[in-house]
Amino acid sequence: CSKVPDTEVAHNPVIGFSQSGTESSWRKAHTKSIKSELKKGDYEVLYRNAFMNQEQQLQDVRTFISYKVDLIIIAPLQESGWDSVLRAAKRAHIPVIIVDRHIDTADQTLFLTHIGPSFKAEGNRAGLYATNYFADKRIDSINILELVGLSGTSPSKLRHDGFLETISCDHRMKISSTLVGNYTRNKAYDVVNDYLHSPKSKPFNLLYSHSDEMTLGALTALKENHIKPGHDVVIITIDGQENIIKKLSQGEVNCVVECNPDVGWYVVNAINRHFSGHQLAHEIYISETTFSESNINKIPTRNY
Ligand code: GYE
Repeated sequence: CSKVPDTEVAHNPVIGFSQSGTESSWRKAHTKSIKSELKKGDYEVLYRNAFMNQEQQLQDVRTFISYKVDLIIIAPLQESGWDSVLRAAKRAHIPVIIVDRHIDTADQTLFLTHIGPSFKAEGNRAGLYATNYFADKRIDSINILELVGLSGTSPSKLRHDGFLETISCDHRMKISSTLVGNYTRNKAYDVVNDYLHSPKSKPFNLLYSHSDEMTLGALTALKENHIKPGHDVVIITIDGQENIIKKLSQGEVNCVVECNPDVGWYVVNAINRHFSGHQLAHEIYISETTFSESNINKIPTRNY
């Protein structure tokens, strides 16, 4: 009988994937895209979900380090607080890829690459719809209510910056109030509803919401307070979930800026390239578009 070689049997690389939460169907689609492409690429996947708890997520990554996985993918909840755990990964020679939100670190060598949308471009696209919509409207001042996601996250900051940059071209436009909806439907419902009942609230022409889940909460609050979304107030939202595309076709939403969760191919492509010895670009942007009345009949099936 043949001799068993005494060299170590090569195993499929083991990838630890730390996801930040399950707050939206966008997030679930993001998880599914990465996991399924990893499996197609013959990687072993260890998956942990932190359910929007930063301490839990740091612990999940430490667990992957102690398991000596071959590479770690992190979809971070918050921007800050990553240095120490990433240094531990580096000491253990485990490469790290950041997906979706950014991390804030002075040492850029702590991760191989960041793969995700350009949040600033998304904000620009939202602003472009707003300026186009009001371009020929005879109104002296346009008040905007902005509903941002979670404080301390890069999409919240960059979607605001991009939007502000673009609307600054129309001096009638002003962000008159900003509310924080934590990227969740319930929180957004509460803050918008409270705002509408507050004696300090001002009438607004446009609601700019940083995520579809928050928009769904806001739409309910507006309707309960006899404000007709899409008519009395222009609604711009980001993500592009199936349930929001339906609201677009019903006229309750005016513009959906796509945030593409389908990043699995990009992530696995980067991992393959890394394992075959190639240098990766430090920032990899994925492609995205905008949906509105003008292309409503051409929106690809969302599946999330
Ligand atoms: O837009 C939102 C999700 O981080 C870009 O998180 C992501 C955001 C996405 O909850 O729906």
